[in-house]
Amino acid sequence: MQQYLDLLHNVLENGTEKSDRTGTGTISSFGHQMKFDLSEGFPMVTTKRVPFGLIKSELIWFLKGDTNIKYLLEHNNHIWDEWAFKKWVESDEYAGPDMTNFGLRAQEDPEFKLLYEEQLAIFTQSILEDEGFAEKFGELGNIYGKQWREWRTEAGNTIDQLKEVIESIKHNPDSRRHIVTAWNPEDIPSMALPPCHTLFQFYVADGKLSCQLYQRSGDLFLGIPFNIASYALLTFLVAKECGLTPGTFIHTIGDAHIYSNHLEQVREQLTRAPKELPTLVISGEKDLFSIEPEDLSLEGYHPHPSIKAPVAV
Ligand code: DHF
Ligand code: TMP
Repeated sequence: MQQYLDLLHNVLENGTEKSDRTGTGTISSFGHQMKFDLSEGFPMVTTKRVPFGLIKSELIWFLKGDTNIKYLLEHNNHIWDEWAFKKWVESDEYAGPDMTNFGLRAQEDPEFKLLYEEQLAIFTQSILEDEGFAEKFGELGNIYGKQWREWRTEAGNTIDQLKEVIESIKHNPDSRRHIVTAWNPEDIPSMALPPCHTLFQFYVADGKLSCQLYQRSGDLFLGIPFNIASYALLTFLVAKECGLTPGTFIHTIGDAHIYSNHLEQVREQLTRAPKELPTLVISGEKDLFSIEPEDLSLEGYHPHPSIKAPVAV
């Protein structure tokens, strides 16, 4: 994982200060690539603890084609709460206290933070308990899962991009068209967040399956460790499904940035020495689309302690 630490260091030292949509401010640099040889172990960041449980349930949620945070909440996964909450408080039906710009305000005003956390807890509770509410306000729009499994066509049909790509890997491995895209320009306005990991391609050679991701925007401290692990996991699962050995995961990032309120956390992380990589264990013989979180585990993951940081909304 030295490559990840090198990227953090590089952007910290050579990046440009840049304002951003969330109002937080970043140090940013454009166009970077990391390559992870999956035969060397599972690429989990070890210089802080990264919660593998959340990575599993998020990826399985994508694989199911689900775009509603209800599934995540049922698996105690809160990484998408803020973006569903944002849609809720901006809707006509919301009648609680003013939550405008809640992300930044919660960081600056402890009193508001309590009020916000209370509203967020009421919101997630309603998603879990009220089916009608969940259907309406748990939805993030046509994000990853929808585009991967049910891309809508002009003729009124849908395309299961993931199933088609798996068929093409199995039957036409040398193809240069093993692509899945989440970037659907028509759907962007209705999404809670336009896809950050926008397009991926598989490649087969010498019995090995490799995957390259193009990520348009990468939060180097919070999002990127999740994204590396998530696509590595996807590559392992697709390789197993296709009877291939996992090859390389190539991570290409457009705007690679460190948020101004993550600088101390990044510097702390850079003082730590990487540890040995864990091994992924996939138990049972389920097919890719029936995998459940309990079928996946990591062996030998002994990271440094976690480092908390606020997420920019
Ligand atoms: N927005 C921003 N600004 N950065 C992101 O990384 C991001 N990621 C999204 C949606 N929007 C985003 C989806 N993925 C966390 C990690 C990934 C993620 C969202 C949030 C996160 O907060 N991770 C914490 C632990 C969270 C927990 O334990 O619940 C971490 O310390 O890694
Ligand atoms: P943006 O839409 O303005 O680029 O903001 C999205 C932010 O979320 C940006 O900091 C990148 C970050 N992000 C990741 O790094 N990985 C992810 O998987 C997701 C969904 C978001």
